Amino acid sequence: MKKALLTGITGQDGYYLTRLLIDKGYEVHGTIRRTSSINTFRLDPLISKYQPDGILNLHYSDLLDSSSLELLINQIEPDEVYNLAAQSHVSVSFKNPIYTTQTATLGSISILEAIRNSNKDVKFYQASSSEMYGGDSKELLNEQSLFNPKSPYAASKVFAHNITKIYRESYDIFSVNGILFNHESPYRGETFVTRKITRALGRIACGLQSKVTLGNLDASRDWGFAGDYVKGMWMMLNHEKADDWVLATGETHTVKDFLKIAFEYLSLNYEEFVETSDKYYRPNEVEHLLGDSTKARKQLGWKPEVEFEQLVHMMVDFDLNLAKREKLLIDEGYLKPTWENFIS
Ligand code: NDP
Ligand code: GDR
Repeated sequence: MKKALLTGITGQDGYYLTRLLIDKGYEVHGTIRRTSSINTFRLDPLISKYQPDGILNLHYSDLLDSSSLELLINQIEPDEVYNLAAQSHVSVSFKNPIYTTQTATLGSISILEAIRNSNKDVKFYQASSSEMYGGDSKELLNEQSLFNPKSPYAASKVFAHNITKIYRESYDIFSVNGILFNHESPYRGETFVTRKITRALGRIACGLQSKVTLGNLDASRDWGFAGDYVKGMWMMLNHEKADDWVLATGETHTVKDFLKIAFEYLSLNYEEFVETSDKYYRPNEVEHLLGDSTKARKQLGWKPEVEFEQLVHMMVDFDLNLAKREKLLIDEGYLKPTWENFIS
């Protein structure tokens, strides 16, 4: 039985990748942080089903605690390590630049060092990001395109990307970079723009909120479905050669496009419910991202299955149901109504 170790297992991609690896017959290990309240809500159904048999195992760790990462790699002896953990919110990285940078940089190099010093050939996946490109022009971006990071988040991801390549070339470690463009799902964190919109829309449709406040509506992103992208991560580690790979849909849409499709799906006009505030603008914005994943499509046989409109509808359906349940609990007196725009 193959073993995989995931950092960031409690996040969106951690959830989808855990499901995929369990389906493929892996024993999955994941690192969680000690938090004052439990935050394994995405994984809970998988934990109750797979933890008793040792198929899914959680371990306390933190990217800043290199000794715990080294210990886990030595104890578990995983075949594959997926480094998904990060302070992954670009806007927050301007507010917490040192923490964001420390986790991305120390995390990646600590795991690579642990792999270098271990007795086993461990394959390593680094979660690189399209944010590294900076998005100044409308060109199609691929593995050869230049990086021009615009945030502490992106700059620290460039370090992690480079060190992953350096360890591949210097020590012959099977270490790969997946340069993934934005990928979303009903399990997306609630402060990323897509989920912020669909959460608000569900609550607006149920009469729990009357508007949503956003930032730059003209930014455009190459948005795909997270479930498709984690398949690509696994394909990269199971390809014959370690390399850098772009995963993207090859389509770009503005935040306005997303709003229009989401609100029209519930027969609403987004312009009546959306306002903008400087609070959600960034000091340095990535305006436009569009990816070219030809290499992954040709060499890995990867392709995204879920179309943009399908993705938006999937997220709206999920969040409408969530809001309906919330309304029921409020109506029956079990829950107090929350203020508007409580997700920021
Ligand atoms: P999420 O924000 O949903 O999840 C991030 C994960 O990292 C969580 O499990 C979080 O734990 C964990 N984490 C944060 N800080 C630390 C730390 N100091 N030590 C250990 N764990 C930590 O991100 P996604 O799942 O969306 O993304 C996965 C990775 O892919 C990230 O590295 C992200 O930067 C990168 N990426 C994401 C893209 C996307 O569109 N989703 C695109 C390109 C790259 P906790 O739950 O405790 O907070
Ligand atoms: P991004 O995702 O920065 O691309 O990073 P996010 O959804 O936060 O922003 C996308 C675009 O929407 C604009 N925007 C807003 N964004 C947020 N969060 N909230 C708002 O209210 C709002 N209004 C407009 C932003 O300015 C931006 O242009 C995501 C993360 O998952 C990273 O970890 C990952 O590396 C990249 O995608 C690829």
